[in-house]
Amino acid sequence: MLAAVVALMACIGSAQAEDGYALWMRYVPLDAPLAAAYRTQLAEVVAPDHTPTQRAAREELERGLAGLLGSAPPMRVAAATGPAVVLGTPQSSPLIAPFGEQIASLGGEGYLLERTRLAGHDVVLVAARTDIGVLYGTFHLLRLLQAGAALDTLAVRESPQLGRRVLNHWDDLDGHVERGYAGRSLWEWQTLPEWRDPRYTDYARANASVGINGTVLNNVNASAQSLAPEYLDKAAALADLFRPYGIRVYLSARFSAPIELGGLETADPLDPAVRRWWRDKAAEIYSRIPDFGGLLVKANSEGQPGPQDYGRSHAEGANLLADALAPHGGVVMWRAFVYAHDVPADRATQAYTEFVGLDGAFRPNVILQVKNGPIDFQPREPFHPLFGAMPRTPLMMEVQITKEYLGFATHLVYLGPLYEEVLHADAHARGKRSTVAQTLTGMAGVANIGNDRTWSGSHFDQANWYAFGRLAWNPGQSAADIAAEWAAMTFSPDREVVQPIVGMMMGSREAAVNYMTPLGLHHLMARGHHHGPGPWVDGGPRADWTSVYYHRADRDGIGFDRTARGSNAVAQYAPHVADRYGDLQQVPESLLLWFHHLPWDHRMASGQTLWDELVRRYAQGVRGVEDMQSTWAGLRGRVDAQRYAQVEAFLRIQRREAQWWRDASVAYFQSVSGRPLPEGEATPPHPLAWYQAQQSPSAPGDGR
Ligand code: BDP
Repeated sequence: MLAAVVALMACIGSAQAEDGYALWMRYVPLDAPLAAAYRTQLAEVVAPDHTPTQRAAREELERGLAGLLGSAPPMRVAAATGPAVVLGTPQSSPLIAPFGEQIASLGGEGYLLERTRLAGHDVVLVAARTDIGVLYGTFHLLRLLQAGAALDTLAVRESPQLGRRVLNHWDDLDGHVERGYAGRSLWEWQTLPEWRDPRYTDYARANASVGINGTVLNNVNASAQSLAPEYLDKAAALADLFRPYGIRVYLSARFSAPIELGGLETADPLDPAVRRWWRDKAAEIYSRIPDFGGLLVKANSEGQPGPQDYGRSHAEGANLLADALAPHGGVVMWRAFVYAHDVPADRATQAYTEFVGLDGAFRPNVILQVKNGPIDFQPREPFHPLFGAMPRTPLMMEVQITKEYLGFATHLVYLGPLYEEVLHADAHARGKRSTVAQTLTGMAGVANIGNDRTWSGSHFDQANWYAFGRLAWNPGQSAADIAAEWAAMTFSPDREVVQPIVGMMMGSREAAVNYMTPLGLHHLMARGHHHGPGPWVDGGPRADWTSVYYHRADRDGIGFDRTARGSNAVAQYAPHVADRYGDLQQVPESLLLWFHHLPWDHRMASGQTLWDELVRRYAQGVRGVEDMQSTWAGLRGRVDAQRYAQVEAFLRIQRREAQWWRDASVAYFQSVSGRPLPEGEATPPHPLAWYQAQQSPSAPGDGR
């Protein structure tokens, strides 16, 4: 009887169906005693409401407090009559004016949260130099309240470490999202600019809540059309909606747009007519979007047009656009993801070779956008050797939030640890310890957002959007802390919910590495769409789109020799780093086969041979997923039924696909090595040919 009552109460506690739309801004009622305490401390809100950003902050706080506390406190504009939250800048609020000095060094986006006394009342201050700082501070306060933090000793000073924190949408104008696993594009180009879907504002709220301050609306494989006047009007409508939330709109530009849109015969960056065309285009953009952020360009990469089509360098190409944008304050984000099929050099070396000599040749408003690793968003890569190697060029690090190579939206893989690993890596720039983060001026994240009700294709993929924003704001944060705050807001602040979820999240990336590409292996996914295993992929248009190019396994051994005996990619790193990666004694096992080709009998730290260890790692990856399944099962009844069920089902998909990865990979590598499986490791249930015959012709998100 008692058990039944307890079970019933648990059900009621989590009965409300949740579809994930509210993201980490659910603002569900807090426990009664906590809500009561907050109601006393935050008896009213005093906040200006003259500008759109001021209203955004005010409304967010009102919405948040109404949800968390059961009802919103009185909202005032000028004076506090009791314990209050007081929002503002020295200009917008006379109450904040006395704190001018304290906030002087916070910069344009920073804020101060402080518990203090004002006109005889205890207040919580959210003070900043700008309205947008206040909005960021408001979201911070709401984070604390959602987690049930004590306010008595509140004293927070925050400013972003990186200036540009930008999402890259790989969205096509027809609604398809390249490498998108969360439905179709959020942008309804067809109905813009007239119809301003309220979802656009929720998108802006979510981004502002984690400090993202820019968004590139369209695919880097860009259609010139996105710069045509009618599309600029549509982009301008989005910019209007995003502006109050501190988000600037950027666009991807097709380098040959002067030909396709302008009817010119060339897109040569040194041609006067081309230069004029871009100048006019920039003026046209800024007449519609006065705070337009700038252009993102993928040039001379994977078939995209670029300056090299005219014998010009990447710097000449980037500077052409930079000169057009400079009078308006815009930037060019020029991508370093460049490699050529007719260059036989190790693909991992090509971007560095192409760009390092151009350091100092770019205009000041060019930012080089470099992927986190030298290949392509693999489950694990070493950091890109360009970080730290171009001291005179501002660099942005580009990461994928969408999980093209990490099981799409159905695999639970928290990317916080991946981002953290790269950001905290020692690039050893200028001969001394310095993290990759210290070499950056911004971060770009390839968005995992679509029109799926969950936004990101799954509940846990929301955490990757969240973690991207939080780490771009402050790369020094720990992925585990970020997971904990996300889990508290997304599921429940209850420790017994947060802790197991954080455990799942923190182990998830390593599990995926193990069941897909352990020990530094990379790029072994099926061809094209990258869904599922394809370690046997060979032939086709270019060697560096095959798996055999990367793993180089044969009867004797496996791995890509990138030491001086091989491609010598290792020499692109600072000597201190190169020594470490190039030396078998020092290289971390997690990157072993990235840098070294080794015999199957090579002894690993565990004492096992490389072959045995490899096979065991695959099984370990599958076990990691099983562990997540049992942790999640333990949360039944503590998480609302709707989200519980979807996560549970997705974990089953992940479990099945992890096993598929393990079996297919073991079958394949065994066919190459000819070795017996270590004791206790099951023979794959099908012959290799069966795995090779599996096809996923309709896998989502394919490029085209
Ligand atoms: C790869 C994707 C491809 C992108 C390319 C890029 O497979 O769809 O166009 O990166 O970043 O990861 O340009």
